[in-house]
Amino acid sequence: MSANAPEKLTKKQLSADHPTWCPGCGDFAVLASFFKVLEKLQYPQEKIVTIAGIGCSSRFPYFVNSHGLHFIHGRALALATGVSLSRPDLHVFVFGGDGDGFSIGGNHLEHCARKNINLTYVIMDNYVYGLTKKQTSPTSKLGYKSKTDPTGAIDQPVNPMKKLISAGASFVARSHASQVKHMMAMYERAILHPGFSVVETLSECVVFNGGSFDDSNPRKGGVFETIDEEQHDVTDQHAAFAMAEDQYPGKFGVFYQQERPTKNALEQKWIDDSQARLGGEADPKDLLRKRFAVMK
Ligand SMILES: Cc1ncc(C[n+]2csc(CCOP(=O)(O)OP(=O)(O)O)c2C)c(N)n1
Ligand code: SF4
Ligand SMILES: [Mg+2]
Repeated sequence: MSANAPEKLTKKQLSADHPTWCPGCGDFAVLASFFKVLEKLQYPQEKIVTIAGIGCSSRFPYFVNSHGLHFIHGRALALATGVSLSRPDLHVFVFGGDGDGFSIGGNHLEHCARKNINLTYVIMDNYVYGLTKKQTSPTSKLGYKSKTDPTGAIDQPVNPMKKLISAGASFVARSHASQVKHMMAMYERAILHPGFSVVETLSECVVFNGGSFDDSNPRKGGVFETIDEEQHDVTDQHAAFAMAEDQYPGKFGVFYQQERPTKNALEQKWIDDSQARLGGEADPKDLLRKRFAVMK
């Protein structure tokens, strides 16, 4: 190796603060899998950005030695949209919980998905609000007893796969924090997908929802059933939707993948076309700035 060859990116370099999650929390394995995928992909460290809202899972950026942003509860995707559109050279990753993504951030999720913003979103789904110590979340099962539902949850939970597919996410997958190899494969495919890619990852909150994913964890006597892509055409939206109807715990793997232009590419084309129309002299962004100044 020459003296000037770039140093290999390792887990050691990528690790920042020691994670402060409770011992046994599923989120540790998500972080470890993310590090392993980044070690494989070898993106330049200064091109990596992790963004999160609020929650135990949303502490993620503190633990990654990259650009990082910890933002308002439920607004991580809105901020990440701006980062992705304005800095196409960066690899944008969003991490957060089921509450952050499907509850307070649900509206941003819808629009980020339909616009096909180029970023990767990992939803660390523990079926509970962990940070605030056990409230019912949008994915809590019916009957789940929490501080907000002491006699058991009565609201129909969100079906994450159906929600993401119908919102327009162009890569939708499901994984489990007890299955490191599977998580790594899903994260790598999501990262390499051009557009809005989401991996819902079942990640047990051992303190407030212990044992919740045992039925899909072979080490706890459950069944981890993966999607056979010889049988399932990932480009078939109806088939993906039907698979999302499977009774809990359902299947794990890529449900749906669609190639379609990202907003990043469409917006860049608009900028390039506008510039060409203006003879290449004016920067369309300057024109926009002037226009905004008039509107003030
Ligand atoms: C605007 C706003 N509303 C409510 C809260 C309180 N709050 C913080 S985290 C959280 C839910 C966290 O649950 P989830 O996103 O599932 O993450 P987890 O802690 O389970 O990983 C709530 C309600 C907040 N910080 N800001
Ligand atoms: S409260 Fe639950 S989700 Fe939060 S760190 Fe502890 S085990 Fe993990
Ligand atoms: Mg949660």
